[in-house]
Amino acid sequence: MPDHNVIVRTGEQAPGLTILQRGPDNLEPAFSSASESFVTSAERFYVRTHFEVPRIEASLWRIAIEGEVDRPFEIDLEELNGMPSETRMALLECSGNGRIYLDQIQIGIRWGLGGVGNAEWTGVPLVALLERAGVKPGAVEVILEGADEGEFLPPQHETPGRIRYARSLPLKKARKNEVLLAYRMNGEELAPRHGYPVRAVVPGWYGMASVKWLRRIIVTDRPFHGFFQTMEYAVWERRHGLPTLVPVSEIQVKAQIARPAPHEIVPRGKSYRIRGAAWAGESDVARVEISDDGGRSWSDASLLGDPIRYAWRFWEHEWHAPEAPGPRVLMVRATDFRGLTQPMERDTDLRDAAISHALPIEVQVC
Ligand SMILES: Nc1nc2c(c(=O)[nH]1)N[C@H]1C(S)=C(S)[C@@H](COP(=O)(O)O)O[C@H]1N2
Ligand SMILES: [Mo]
Repeated sequence: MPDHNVIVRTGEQAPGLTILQRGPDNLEPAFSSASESFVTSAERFYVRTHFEVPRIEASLWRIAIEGEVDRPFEIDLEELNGMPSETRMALLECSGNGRIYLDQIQIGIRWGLGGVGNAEWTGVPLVALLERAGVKPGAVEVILEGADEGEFLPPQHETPGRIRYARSLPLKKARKNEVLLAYRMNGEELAPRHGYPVRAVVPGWYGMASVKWLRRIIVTDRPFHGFFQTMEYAVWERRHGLPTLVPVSEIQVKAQIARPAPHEIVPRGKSYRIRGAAWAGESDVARVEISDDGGRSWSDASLLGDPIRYAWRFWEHEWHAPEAPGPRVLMVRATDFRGLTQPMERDTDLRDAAISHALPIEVQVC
């Protein structure tokens, strides 16, 4: 394996992104900037890293496929590029997106509304590599391991020393054709901070599943209980009345307002076009509603374009701003084709992940 202990500083090249943390870099665009066009450019796409960005020498890069397989192998970039590829749209949302709206913020990056973006990814379906390796009967999961590594300092976290970023997928999802080993984003080579040279893209799942700087794929015969699977990115699920930690997985249905921005001044008594985007994990957005009285009454927004599975859908609503000046709370909520609607209240079992209840966006009418 090549040496990747050299780090790259990415924050300097981040005009228009708010720096939530430096080294490791966590960078957030305004949601209006991320959603300015249907495809979010790499420059406007949020950056979530847990460790320094590894610098990778592409010509030496190999991805290993091992574990519960008949024929473990390594593949280099040239060979990966030569395999049949797919190009598809997929939104990534960090499971901490919207965290500033939680009453009690726990450990974690303080994302506003910008921890989400929609891009076009090109790569090889993971299933093609799994088939070539031959998954053994009895296998249940696929662990994706990144090249980035480091240590969290106590007392914030307890880790077994230096760890690499790794997440697992159940085989059922790993075998779905939409799960890509992507080497292009919006038609261009991946930027270092977005996973160069190869990252996983797991459409429909929160961002933590889309492992960047992919170096190893390990098929296992038991569920993975790694740090980012249990300590981080895990939520309480009640089974038989007992809370059990389960890994965060599918993106929950959600809509966000891009315009007006939080605290924007809006002229009273005039028409104002509210716009934004909505997304629905493994389903499609069926309906978006808007409230201008903090969630007491709702009207339908218009959905734009056609649904594209795993991408976001734009919506807009012609709003007649009230005559009376003062603060006003706008809210938006989406419903998917399964009939699931965003809840009004935060479910605290979700800890500080999967923030999908309707968020209050305060504006000033004047
Ligand atoms: N190797 C590696 N992969 C990773 C991460 C990471 O820190 N290391 N962060 C994850 C998280 S939490 C998110 S939300 C997405 C963010 O991808 P982006 O930075 O390209 O937007 O990458 C995921 N993949
Ligand atoms: Mo994330």
